[in-house]
Amino acid sequence: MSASKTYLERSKLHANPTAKAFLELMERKKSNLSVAVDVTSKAALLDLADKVGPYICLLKTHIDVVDDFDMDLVEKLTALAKKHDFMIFEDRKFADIGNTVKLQYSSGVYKIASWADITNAHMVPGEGIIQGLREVGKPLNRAMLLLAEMSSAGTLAKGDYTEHTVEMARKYSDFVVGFIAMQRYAEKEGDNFIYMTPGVGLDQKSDGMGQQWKHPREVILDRGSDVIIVGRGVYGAGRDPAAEAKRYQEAGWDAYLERVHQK
Ligand code: S5P
Repeated sequence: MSASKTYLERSKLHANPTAKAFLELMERKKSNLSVAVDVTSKAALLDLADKVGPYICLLKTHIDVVDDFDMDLVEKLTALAKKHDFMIFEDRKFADIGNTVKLQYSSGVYKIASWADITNAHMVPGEGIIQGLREVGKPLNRAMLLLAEMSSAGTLAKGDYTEHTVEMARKYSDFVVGFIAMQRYAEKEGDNFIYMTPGVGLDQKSDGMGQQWKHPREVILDRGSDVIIVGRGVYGAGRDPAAEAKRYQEAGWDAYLERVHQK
């Protein structure tokens, strides 16, 4: 089962170049922490990315919430990704028909495919959404995650919906490299999916708006996920983002070491 394999062992088995490089990066940097930088100014985003950069494997953006977005922001973010050795995941959550998502991914103000190593999509529209995004992303060696489950209370992504999502990921596994999920699923031969779990916090359980936070150890060790996604736990009011990122990096990595040594 791939949960007991190291990230490095799994990187060697991966055909998608971004997933391969990402798994190698995690091992090299000893980090399975992705920080969700949900801030609304370019300066705040760059400042946060620079502070948490040394501790993360992946910077997760919602680029459309930045008031003063421009392509200079993208250039500076990609420079920080090089400086600190992390990848960029634009959490766009595409959810339209294939032809529309193709345009949303490649064009418009953000031109996401030109800079985001990883993006993600909901399976609500059916298989065409993957086909559309893959047409744009595959030639650029990008990778995608499908939202198989969500962290929020009352989510409709469960049961048959989740199972169908996993089947679709298998069908397009050259581009769909993993899931946003709350746990690792039963694996079939050849599966090598990367599981990323948001809704992670060391100090609080919920935000009063449906978000539900779990401990990194529960996520990585008990639920078998690969990457913890942490937002406000790192940069929330009164927190020191670098110190918190280090704390989450250690918690996530310790849980991973415990998992792979449990064989
Ligand atoms: O199910 C989900 C999927 C995602 S990608 N639940 C989530 O919370 N997210 C994202 O993870 C969400 O959009 C936000 O950027 C981040 C969680 O942030 P936090 O501040 O609650 O840790």
